[in-house]
Amino acid sequence: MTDTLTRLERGKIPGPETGIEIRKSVCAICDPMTQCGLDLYVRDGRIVKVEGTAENPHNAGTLCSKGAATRQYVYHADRLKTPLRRVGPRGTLEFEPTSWDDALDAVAAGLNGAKAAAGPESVVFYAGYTKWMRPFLHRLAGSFGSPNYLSESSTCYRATAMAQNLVFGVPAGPDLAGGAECLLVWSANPFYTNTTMARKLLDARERGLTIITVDPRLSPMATHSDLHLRLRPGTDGALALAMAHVIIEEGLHDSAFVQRHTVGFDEFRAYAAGFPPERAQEVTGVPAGLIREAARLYATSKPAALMPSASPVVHHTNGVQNYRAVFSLVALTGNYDVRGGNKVDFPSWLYVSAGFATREAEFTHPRPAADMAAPIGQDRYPVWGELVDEGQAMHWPHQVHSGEPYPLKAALTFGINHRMWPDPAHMVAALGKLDFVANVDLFFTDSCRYADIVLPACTSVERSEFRCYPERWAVLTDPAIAPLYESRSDSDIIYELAGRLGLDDPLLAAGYEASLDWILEPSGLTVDGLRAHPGGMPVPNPVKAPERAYETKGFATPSGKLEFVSGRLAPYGESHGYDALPVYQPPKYSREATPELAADYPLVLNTGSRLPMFQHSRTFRVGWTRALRPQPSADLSPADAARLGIAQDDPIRLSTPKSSIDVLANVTELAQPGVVHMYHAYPEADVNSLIEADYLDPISGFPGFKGLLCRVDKVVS
Ligand SMILES: Nc1nc2c(c(=O)[nH]1)N[C@H]1C(S)=C(S)[C@@H](COP(=O)(O)OP(=O)(O)OC[C@H]3O[C@@H](n4cnc5c(=O)[nH]c(N)nc54)[C@H](O)[C@@H]3O)O[C@H]1N2
Ligand SMILES: Nc1nc2c(c(=O)[nH]1)N[C@H]1C(S)=C(S)[C@@H](COP(=O)(O)OP(=O)(O)OC[C@H]3O[C@@H](n4cnc5c(=O)[nH]c(N)nc54)[C@H](O)[C@@H]3O)O[C@H]1N2
Ligand SMILES: [Mo]
Repeated sequence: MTDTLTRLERGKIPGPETGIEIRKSVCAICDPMTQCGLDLYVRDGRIVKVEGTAENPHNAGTLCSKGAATRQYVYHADRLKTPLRRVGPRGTLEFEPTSWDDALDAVAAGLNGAKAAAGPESVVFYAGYTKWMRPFLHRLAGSFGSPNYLSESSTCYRATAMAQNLVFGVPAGPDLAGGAECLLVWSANPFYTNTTMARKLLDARERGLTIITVDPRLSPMATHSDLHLRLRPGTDGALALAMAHVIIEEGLHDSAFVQRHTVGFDEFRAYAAGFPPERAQEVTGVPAGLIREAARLYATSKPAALMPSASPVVHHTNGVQNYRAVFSLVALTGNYDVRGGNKVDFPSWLYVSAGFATREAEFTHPRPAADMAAPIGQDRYPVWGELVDEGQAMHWPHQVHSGEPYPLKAALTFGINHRMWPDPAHMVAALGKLDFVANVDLFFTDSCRYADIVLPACTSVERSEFRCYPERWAVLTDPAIAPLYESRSDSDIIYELAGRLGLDDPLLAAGYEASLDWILEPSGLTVDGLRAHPGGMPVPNPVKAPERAYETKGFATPSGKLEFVSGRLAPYGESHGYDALPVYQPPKYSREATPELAADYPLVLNTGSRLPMFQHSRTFRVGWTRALRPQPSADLSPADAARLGIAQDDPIRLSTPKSSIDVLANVTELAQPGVVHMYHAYPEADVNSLIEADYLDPISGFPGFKGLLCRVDKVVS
């Protein structure tokens, strides 16, 4: 008997004998495209084991290294335990615990004080990478009267969407399930960044899908592809224009579609004619023969889908224009809004399309934009202002420093990480100029040091939240364990604050669950109905977006057609220097644009390509994940390492004209010769400190994180 019990306990087998119960939850260490279902084995209110939820069709029982480390993440010693009040200068560790009541009153006083002194627009409401609380925070900002709801999306996805908006009107994702014959992966590496997708790609490939990958590195995605176009970072536009040139010259485009549904084709053709593959080879490093082969394969496969990424292509000073050239290939081949091509789908909740409609957009806009001031960055990035319903956060520090067009005084931030910005010291200086800052986080991060009030949030396993999945699956979790210490759920904090700020907002007054029911009303899903299915449930009567909706509705562009020449960019030619054609310009700092700089800084610096075990700054502190890459290290190709006399794990100095950091060398075939790849957000070796605060794409305001010049020197001690 005792033996059996010991075996059951050692095996952590759930049941009355062991007192272990399985509770359903979701992982939110990364977000929002994976967010795997979690089975948490809980005993006496404590998680003793973690597995993936088998019945969740998205992760089907699997977990990645980060999710597997959930216990270390949740029970980490750096968790914030109580609300804190700053008692010393900004930037120091001088904080003392305070009560929730006093802390929330202080936040309400700080935000309302700024509103009284300088107007509601002087207060910023910001969300870092975490997405789940965003609709509620967005509404709080609107109810407060501030247009300045900002988020990390100012460096992520939005510029990819903008490029699609400019060409298509409405973005359209790759429709793998719809029977794509060929998939053109333009820079994503789901094997590290979206493991659930990687599994689907392998299955599709076994069924005969041909994959072309465009990536400077020999990424796992590239190794699972039929063709790999290994271009130099930031030369995507030139490569796409050369592919367009081949397609048009060889008559492989869909001319009936182009004639009927596009504008600007003749100008585009004339411009692309300047990019024969031999010239593109010079610029991109991709052999001309391979460019021709890829162009033919993509254009002659029917249907063919294009998979873009949220970030690498648009992490360049020429990012939006480069992606416009890429998306023009979809227009050329008539693969827009067709099954197996790039299909329009409507978002259900938090960027995910799951076959149901919600009132998310209505919920997040309690007040018309016209009743508020212009959001941050509108004057500098007018097309962003037209297409994106949030301020441009990269411009936030610039506006704090300039005070133009209006002063910024206070901020309520959820998971702000100043190391996300280029030149984090510039961002920190901006935070230092504000009269009041409150930050809500799980951990006492370095950014917390610049806040006046710090509030402890709980993790996804300690809260209730609604999620949906592209497999037409929805889940409303219940807390699997009670919030640790004094932590609270972000939504509780937002709803509490709405009351204390004295906002006249019936939905925020009604509470989180009432708001959720209101938002979900068109979907047929309800809080009570969802609660009956702890691991999630299929979406009832999922709706399929029709194919080729443009036949009746046209395209949501200024011309009503797909645009090779952009009617939205054209008016800003003189004022902002925007080209209406997807013109290729080399990255602002590059061998082509700044040869004198390249003489001293001969290598390309490409930052932030994802590592499988890290999620930005979040999992550095977690033992299991950190052990997989213990030291900050930069990836160098064997050829560059040999030339510089550098061996594996040698200390090296990475320098740009702005600054330098010391890291270790990781010599790997993944790295492209001539390019140094360095992950971002390490506190002890912050690569963003090498980047200037205004190294930004003039159309999107996105930073040129992936196209700089640097040098590498061996550190001799
Ligand atoms: N494990 C893990 N997963 C993550 C994240 C994480 O931090 N860790 N972050 C999440 C977030 S916020 C994002 S935005 C996504 C990003 O998701 P992905 O885009 O899939 O990932 P990345 O590694 O950033 O970039 C993919 C590839 O783009 C290549 N690349 C770099 N520069 C260029 C370029 O100039 N042109 C082209 N064509 N390719 C280029 C890189 O070599 C890399 O292999 O990942 C998400 N998933
Ligand atoms: N050089 C370089 N810089 C980059 C990139 C790059 O590729 N290169 N990528 C950019 C991109 S694409 C992105 S998306 C950004 C990501 O940028 P960040 O927003 O900086 O991402 P994180 O480091 O994950 O920081 C989020 C913070 O949220 C906290 N947090 C986590 N969960 C919760 C929660 O449930 N509630 C609350 N309140 N807080 C929580 C975390 O502890 C962390 O402190 O970085 C950008 N910066
Ligand atoms: Mo991102």
